Amino acid sequence: MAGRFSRTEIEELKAIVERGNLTEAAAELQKKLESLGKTPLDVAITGESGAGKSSFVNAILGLNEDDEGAAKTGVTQTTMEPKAYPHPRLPNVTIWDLPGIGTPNFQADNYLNQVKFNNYDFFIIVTETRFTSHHTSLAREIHKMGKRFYYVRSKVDSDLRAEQRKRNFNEARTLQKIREDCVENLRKAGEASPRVFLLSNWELANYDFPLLQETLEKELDDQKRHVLILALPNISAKILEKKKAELQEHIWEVALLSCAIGALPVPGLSLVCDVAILVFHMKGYCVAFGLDDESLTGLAEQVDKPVAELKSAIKKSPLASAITKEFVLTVLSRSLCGALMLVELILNFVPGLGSLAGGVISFVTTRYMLQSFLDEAAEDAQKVLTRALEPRAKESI
Ligand SMILES: Nc1nc2c(ncn2[C@@H]2O[C@H](COP(=O)(O)OP(=O)(O)O)[C@@H](O)[C@H]2O)c(=O)[nH]1
Ligand SMILES: [Mg+2]
Repeated sequence: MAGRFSRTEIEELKAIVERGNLTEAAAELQKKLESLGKTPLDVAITGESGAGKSSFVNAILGLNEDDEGAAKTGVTQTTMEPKAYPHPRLPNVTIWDLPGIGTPNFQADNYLNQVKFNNYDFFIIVTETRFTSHHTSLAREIHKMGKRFYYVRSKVDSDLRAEQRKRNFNEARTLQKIREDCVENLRKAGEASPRVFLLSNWELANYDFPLLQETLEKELDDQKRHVLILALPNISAKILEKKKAELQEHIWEVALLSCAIGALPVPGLSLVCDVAILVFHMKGYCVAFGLDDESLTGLAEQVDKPVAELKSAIKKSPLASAITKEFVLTVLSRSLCGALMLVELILNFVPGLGSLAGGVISFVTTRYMLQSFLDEAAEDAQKVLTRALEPRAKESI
């Protein structure tokens, strides 16, 4: 554990303490953390009717088609109203299912005005077959308005299935051919250097979805990036790792915040620490990793396994609903030893901190608690995913 304090972090802490303006630093941190939690992310999904827009909405939200709050698929939307699908667990994330394009007199600028293009952070333009001038004129208008868009070719699973029947079937080659066709169509429709993401709404962990996700991350600003990463469905080990890294980056700030403000004595323990901050963030970790009843039930349905089987893969962390003040206090008293070792370490590094020992203990404790909890929750989330994806035991005959 001790190694987790980087020199830079200790230097930063030292600088803040030496300047003597802990309160000021805390105010800044709190503002930053609060705005992170509240930053909205609005993603618009557009394309022709039947392209797989509504299925993409559900896939990205980790919803099954018949879940409450899921988009209806296989039906044509008849109004011009965009439909909002709030993320089931992250209130600041909304995926918008836009009305289908492609009527003969389609006009991209009218369409964008009607769907209130200004409300979205970026657009995903979906097709199940080929791209046409409808798609590219839409893209041009989006671009003109200073927004980003991405071309997505959906349903590649069914293309592959059809090709599999051929003797010389080669998955990579088939995908390459679909990609070339799409690029060619887009070029013909006036797009100079098109880039297309091939995906299946039924297998988001495969094909180009991981690449799309990485591209979005690179192209979004820090705050939106944070929101996007936490909102991703927990469908691959890579996404789980990414979430862990993202949460990890903020532990240090949360710990400093807890040290500088609201450090309360914990009854019965001789240390100070803000238990409410711990409860809030630990719950947040569970939700991000899908370690809550709702997510587990959804995942169980998706992979057609009993939810108890997935839950039995969880070895270390409790579910989100079990994280209470009492739980945190119990863990606190258990980890006291480890935390106090770190206090010594940091006091050695930063001479003259003695007078602020209360705050430092709080910093170290919060840091230690969040780090251990994050490690455990991430480990459990990986185990749940492995359990979900492993082939089902053969039923006894
Ligand atoms: N094989 C396959 N079928 C899909 C995929 N995405 C959607 N579909 C099916 O395509 C049909 C139209 O999808 P839907 O999401 O309603 O399209 P929308 O009209 O654009 O909202 C539905 O029957 C879906 O089940 C996919 O990635 N692969
Ligand atoms: Mg639809």
